[in-house]
Amino acid sequence: MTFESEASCPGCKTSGGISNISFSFRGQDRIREAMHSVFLYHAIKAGLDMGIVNAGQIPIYNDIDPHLRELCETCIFNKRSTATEELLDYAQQLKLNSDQNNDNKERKEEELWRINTTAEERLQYSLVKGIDKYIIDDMEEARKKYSRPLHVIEGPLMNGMSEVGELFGSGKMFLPQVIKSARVMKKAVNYLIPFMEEEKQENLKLLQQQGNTTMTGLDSQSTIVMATVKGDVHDIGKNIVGVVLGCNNYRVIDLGVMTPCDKILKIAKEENADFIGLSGLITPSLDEMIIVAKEMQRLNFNIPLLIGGATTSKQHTAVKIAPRYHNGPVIHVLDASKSVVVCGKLLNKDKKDDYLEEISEDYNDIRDDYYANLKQIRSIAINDARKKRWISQKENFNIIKPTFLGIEIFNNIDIEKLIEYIDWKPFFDAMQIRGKYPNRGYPKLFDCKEVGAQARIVFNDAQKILSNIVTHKIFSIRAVIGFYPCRTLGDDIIIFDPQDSTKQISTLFGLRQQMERDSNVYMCLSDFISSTTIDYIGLFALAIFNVEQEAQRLVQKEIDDYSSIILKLLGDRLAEACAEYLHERVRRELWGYVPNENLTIKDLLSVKYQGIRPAAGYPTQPDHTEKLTIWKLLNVKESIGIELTDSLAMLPPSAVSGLYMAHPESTYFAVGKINEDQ
Ligand code: B12
Repeated sequence: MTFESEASCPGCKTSGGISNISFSFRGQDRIREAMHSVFLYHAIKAGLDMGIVNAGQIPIYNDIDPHLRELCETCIFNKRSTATEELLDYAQQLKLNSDQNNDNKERKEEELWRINTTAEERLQYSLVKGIDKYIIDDMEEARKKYSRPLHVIEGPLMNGMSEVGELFGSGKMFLPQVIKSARVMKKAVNYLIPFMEEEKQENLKLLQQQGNTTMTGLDSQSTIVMATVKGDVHDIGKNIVGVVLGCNNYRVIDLGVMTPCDKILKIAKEENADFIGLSGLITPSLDEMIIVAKEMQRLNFNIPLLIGGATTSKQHTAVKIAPRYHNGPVIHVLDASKSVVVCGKLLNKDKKDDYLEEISEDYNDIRDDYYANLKQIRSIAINDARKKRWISQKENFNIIKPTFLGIEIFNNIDIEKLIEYIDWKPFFDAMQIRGKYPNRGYPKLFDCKEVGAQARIVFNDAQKILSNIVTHKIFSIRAVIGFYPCRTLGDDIIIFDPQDSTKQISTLFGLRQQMERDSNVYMCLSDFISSTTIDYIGLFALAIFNVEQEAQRLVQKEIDDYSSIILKLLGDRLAEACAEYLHERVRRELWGYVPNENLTIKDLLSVKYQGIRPAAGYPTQPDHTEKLTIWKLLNVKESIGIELTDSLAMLPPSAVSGLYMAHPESTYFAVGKINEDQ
């Protein structure tokens, strides 16, 4: 090539980037560098005037392993038809050897921290790094060294956990790492339990009582009794808080889910608790929290009441809960990391008064703003709102009849099919791993300088657990879908018998917007259903089964909070993925109103499809009692086994239910505040 151009264009010089020739060997620098050197050597001889190379990374031609050199030459000059394969084989072998070397190197590095170190130092290192591999050996060594097993907890283990607490508090450790540390701590403490039992000391009984579900620290600063309130089943957030507080040396007494008020208060008294913590996911739990606050007042409690969970807010805490309990502070705690800060301030004699004053002022302002806003918010009468209902612009919209009417049960949904429908963002949100702009969401957050590496680790751990779930069929999924003829009457949707569309069998009640709106349109879900002709509506309920049982097994038998929390988060992710997957099938085949829909998963998660899937409890239909109608019509409990609690939470917890609507203009909206006339 160089010869030819210089011969035909005298005076011309040739130059070229050399590294392009080895592009397909990216990541295998030894092969690439050998190819560059061999090519350059021959190209210069052939008249190349200037080659663009990384001069620091080019071996001398004669120093290249003769076998590799020969392979490069064979390839570059295409001497044999097998030249490419031969070089590929060589590259593969090279990679295997290098992986082995790296493994050995890592193994050596992994073990370095164990050389010339004391058992205490090793225990502390294991706790901070979340390594449980050597914990039993190191605990045994430490146990023999100390006069009482208790002193191992109070000494090296607590030192390790204090370091974890400090690192987390200062943002140098991430939540998943803290949960891993807690797992090591639990294993370490668990190892000591039999030895402590032998001692039959007063304090040791306490440890026995706490069992596996309680983080134990006998020199604990203070005790928190926490629970998910009556009627609610969600505990991931509460469990995370329990682990984080445990890591910060609190004695955590976790009463689990669906805990009645009297039990919480009884245990808090018995255990001489310093705090009570309540958690809840759905709005009915907010009322239950008010009941607990009132009871605390009535029974003369004076300890702080901490409020947390997805549905709670500072405003609700300030306006509705705090005024019911005057004897002690009521504080909304936004997330796990804040829980340590809040408890720390409440326990600190020097800071407590200032902090309580700050909270009290803050909550007073919130209450004042709330009531001032209430006066300002203008609403219209329900009859006027009904007159200004949403009216479709698509008059000739063709109503499609579903492929079947009545119920169909899905008992054999393949988990593997759901994996691609998983929205990973809420998973990272729950783990408090938030990417920074421009690497916010998944998968971009893997590139985030601050959190990318940690995101990758917890994601890989989740993948391993997910693959175990799939291989060993740990979860099962059940769903039920029903399609019905229907018609709108005012704000209600009248449901007819699938066999006889003149026979009314049920009614779904809609809530209509009433707060004054610039658009002058006041929406209700029933607006998306025809009032003049027979239309159709879908109902569904689905759940992932065996999540709780497996999580429990992990905590009790394997002392593994970390895997248990990830497992539960995966249960929730799969429930939502299943909702997405079934909804797509509904649109394309089961109802079939968009048979040719062809959207990417990203499009689905950004709700780019036709129709909506409103759920009772979401802003379009805030009324949870609508679930009772769905349960009756679909026979949910008997057909697939999902139960409703007193507060209308679904059991098992990883569950979703709702409606399907097909109207091309149907959208999600927020009902907002309504008036008594509705
Ligand atoms: C993921 C999710 C789900 C998942 C699982 C939820 C779960 N396991 O918690 C699935 C898909 C199963 C689900 C289902 C439903 N969901 Co949902 N869901 C969410 C979502 C998007 C995130 C909640 C979450 O898991 N957060 C992560 C965890 C780790 O955080 P967390 O629980 O808040 O806990 C942290 C803090 O709150 C705090 N904390 C928690 N507890 C405690 C306790 C103490 C003592 C302290 C100090 C702190 C503390 O620290 C924790 C850790 O940082 C929220 C919206 C949102 N952005 O919050 C809606 C949301 C909670 N869901 C909602 C609803 C309505 C439902 C359904 C009823 C819908 C339906 N009809 O199907 C069902 C109910 C399920 C059931 N079993 O009954 C509503 C609830 C409000 C309402 N009106 O009732 C929300 C708020 C959405 C909304 N905007 O309307 N949901």
